[in-house]
Amino acid sequence: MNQDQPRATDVLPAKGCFIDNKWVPAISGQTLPVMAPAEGIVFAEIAAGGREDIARAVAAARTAFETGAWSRLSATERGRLLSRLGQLIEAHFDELVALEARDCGKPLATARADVTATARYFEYYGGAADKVHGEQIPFMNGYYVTGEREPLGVTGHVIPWNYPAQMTGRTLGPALAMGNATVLKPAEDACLAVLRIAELAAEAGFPEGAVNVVPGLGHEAGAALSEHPGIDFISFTGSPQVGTMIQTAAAQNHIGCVLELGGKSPQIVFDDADFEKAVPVIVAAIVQNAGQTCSAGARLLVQRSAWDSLIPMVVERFAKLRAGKPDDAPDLGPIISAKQRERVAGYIAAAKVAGVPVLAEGAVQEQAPEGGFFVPPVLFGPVPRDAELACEEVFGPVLSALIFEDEADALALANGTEYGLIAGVWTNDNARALRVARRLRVGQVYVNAYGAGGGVELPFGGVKKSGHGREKGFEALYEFSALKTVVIKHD
Ligand code: TAP
Repeated sequence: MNQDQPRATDVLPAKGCFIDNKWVPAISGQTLPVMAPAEGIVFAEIAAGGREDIARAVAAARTAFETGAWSRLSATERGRLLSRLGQLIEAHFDELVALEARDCGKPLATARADVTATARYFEYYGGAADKVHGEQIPFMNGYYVTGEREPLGVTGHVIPWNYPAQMTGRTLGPALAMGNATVLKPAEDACLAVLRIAELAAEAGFPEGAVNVVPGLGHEAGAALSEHPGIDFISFTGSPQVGTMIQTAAAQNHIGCVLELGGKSPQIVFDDADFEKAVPVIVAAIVQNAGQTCSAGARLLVQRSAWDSLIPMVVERFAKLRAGKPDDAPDLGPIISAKQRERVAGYIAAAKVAGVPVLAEGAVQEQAPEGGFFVPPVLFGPVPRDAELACEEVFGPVLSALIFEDEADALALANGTEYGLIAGVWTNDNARALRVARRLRVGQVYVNAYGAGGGVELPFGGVKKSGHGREKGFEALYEFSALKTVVIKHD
């Protein structure tokens, strides 16, 4: 550990890895410091899980799946356990909100919404567990054929630091509902709520080995999980670079994967849109979680004929935005780490040097701690189409406004990046809304609305560099299960 990092007086001690419903220290005995990004101080430690800890967790999950109490539970009983976990999350709401807010630096209001959504994921998949019916397939006379959905086995889950609690519900909920035994590697930068949820799963009654969590570094614990020959599927959310490594490891082991790798999502505003309604949503879509959201509305595509009326409204709102610490009701919190702040600040500085016009800049609240990793939000525009800011994911509070001419141009611009996660279309012309929605190469489209965040029920995922596979909704239940065809000959 870097002993020079400033530390809180009461640093939360590392609990360990959660394996077989017990806390066990990392086999190496090592721990990692956890920073509070709004304060810039170490406030907790976590176990530095590694290859051997992952092996132990995979073995525990395998036992639960093959022989243990988990594989014998009916779908209804699995659903009840998931629902009970959702209730326990609600019962520990304030505790989880406080953990998530300090760990990620996010405003309390955002942390509350996140913990609410986390409980909702377990509640939703609790209700869904015994509603996956399979099918009966018409075949030749004398045969009875069924298609049955069965679990994949042991599923691996690697999640990022931006929505640790929600991502846990999003990825473990459907995997457990289908009867898989799970091993999750959360991000080292923010995982305290995840570890607490694992403990609550044991309290809810999940049998040993069904839910295992191994914190640790990505290139150690994360790589070990994705490469482990004992897993049957892997779910990953994070950067395209690591997504490539995960998919390569999955290919080596001949297993499937679902990848959610971020985006550069467009919000397309036509000149007939209701600007009063659109502007608050447009701004919230980039400021939410300080822009550290895979589905952030990072590109504002504005019809030339709307530019002079819409942009001043966005500028006015943007200039009032304030970053601060969770309990000061800021519009946004800090960036997760010093490293990520440097990355975001680098994009902003490079755009300014390149002469991209700054339309508006927010500020940091006066009372915000000096050591916090804050970045004031910036609105750039008009951003040239080939600029970095028009194409690359910044993962910070930076909105790039671009001009388009007509519907065809809007589509070319919207589809013109390597990403394809979500999109927003603002227009009062329903026929145009439908036309554009159908031609956008993304996984979700919002018309006169934006924001996938709370949509537990809505299938979510990308195309192109944004990844593949679908999470959320019923689709995730199909991702985390396999269809088996059973052919019975009868007379
Ligand atoms: P990643 O490195 O992709 O981290 C995501 C998860 O993968 C973390 O749990 C990480 O662990 C783990 N990981 C890292 N290297 C790994 C490896 N070799 N094998 C297996 N797992 C590994 O993302 P980041 O560095 O935190 O952020 C970089 C950029 O990625 C961001 O600026 C943003 O553009 C993008 N990003 C996207 C998303 C979403 S929601 N799509 C989320 C986060 C970041 P550790 O963090 O513990 O090392």
